[in-house]
Amino acid sequence: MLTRIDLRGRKTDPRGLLPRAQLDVSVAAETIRPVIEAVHQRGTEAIIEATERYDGLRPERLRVPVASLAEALEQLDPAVRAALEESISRAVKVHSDQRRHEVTTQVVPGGTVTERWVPVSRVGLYVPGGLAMYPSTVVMNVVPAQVAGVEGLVVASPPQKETGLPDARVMAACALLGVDEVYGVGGSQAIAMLAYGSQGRIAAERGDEPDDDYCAPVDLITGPGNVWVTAAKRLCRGVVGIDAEAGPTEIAVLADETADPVHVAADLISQAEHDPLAASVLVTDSVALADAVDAELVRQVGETKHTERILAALRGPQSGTVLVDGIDQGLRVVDAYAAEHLEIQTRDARAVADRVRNAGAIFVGPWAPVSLGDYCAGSNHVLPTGGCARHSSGLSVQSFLRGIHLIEYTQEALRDVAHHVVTLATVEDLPAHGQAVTARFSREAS
Ligand code: HSO
Ligand code: ZN
Repeated sequence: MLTRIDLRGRKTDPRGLLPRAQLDVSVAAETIRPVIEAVHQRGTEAIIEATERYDGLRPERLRVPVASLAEALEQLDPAVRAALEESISRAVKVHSDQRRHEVTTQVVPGGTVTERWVPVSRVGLYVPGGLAMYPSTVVMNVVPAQVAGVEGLVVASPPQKETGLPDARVMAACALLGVDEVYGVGGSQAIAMLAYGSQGRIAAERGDEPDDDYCAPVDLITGPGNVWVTAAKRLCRGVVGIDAEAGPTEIAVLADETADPVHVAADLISQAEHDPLAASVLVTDSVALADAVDAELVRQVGETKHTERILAALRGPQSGTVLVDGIDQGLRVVDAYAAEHLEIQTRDARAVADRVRNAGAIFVGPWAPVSLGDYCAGSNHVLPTGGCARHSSGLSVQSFLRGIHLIEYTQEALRDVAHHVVTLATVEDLPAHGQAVTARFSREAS
């Protein structure tokens, strides 16, 4: 089922030899550039036009009435509500431990630097529609933002054809978390609305009062999306902060002969279920396990619901089995791949996991499947994809905070270090920098 890549006996850097999809965000960016520009200029009018064109409906208003959110929560299946509540309370536990505290460092007597952590004021969370509905993604974005202390939280999610509103379960999750500013807007027009606001530059320059359906611009946009959403985030970056450019889901499993092929196959399938472009990669030193997983994949794919999508993902060039000589080479391979999700299904799984350098999240041993992390582990499921785990982390409380340094020096402490400042300013040919210090003491000298 999975393409095999045999790296046994190879000593070279495995990076270029591993399966990975190429997502061309720049081509998509050129296609949607006019939409972003139109929303920037004309606001709501352009958002409605884009919604008509891409979602096939003409919304009467963009903002979801608060009563519709409450109604969605009332009508939510009690079992789904209980599961979401469990997911929220576990996420709150983990994310509460991520809070940052103000730290003051005494650099010298009379000279201190304090690092203060300040939440971003207004955050826009994008919740995708498309192939699946993700109330769990509402939880994974909103919980860290709320723990960080973000006051203005806005959700945008595509409107459904039948109702003109976002998916009912997404609305219910918003209501459960106390988020009441929700817009039924999706795709690149949603990102542009969050970045520039919905009033439009033309009306703002005319001095028009915004209407009550108005979305004010946010400071930071988080959340996953398809290639159009990602392209829009790329174009709006700078005007607004963005968390990451999320690509299709990935799972890598590092396994030896002790792994259970039933578990490994089930986990590879679970992430393939997201998207025909999703990546499922098995890294193993056991040909017997690779064969058993292949057989299991065939059996389990036949029994699951989204067979076509899963087969497309498993057979795509982004998925495969990588054969290695042993766990040491396996670790080099998974580090080079830098998976969004990495499972360690080996002997002494924790010891192996401790040696991993690059992964969005590591799922250790037989009882921590990725789908536990997707919903109810307490960890966050918004994680770096496409190899970005080499330099980035998943969403956390930190994503919503800014560290601000407060610098406090007494006159004596400044005097003591003045000559070093002058020397460095002189070497950089910036004498006015030095003078900004010496001017404070020149009257003393005369
Ligand atoms: N595995 C996805 C998250 C998700 N799974 C949401 C189910 N719902 C990306 O980490
Ligand atoms: Zn998932």
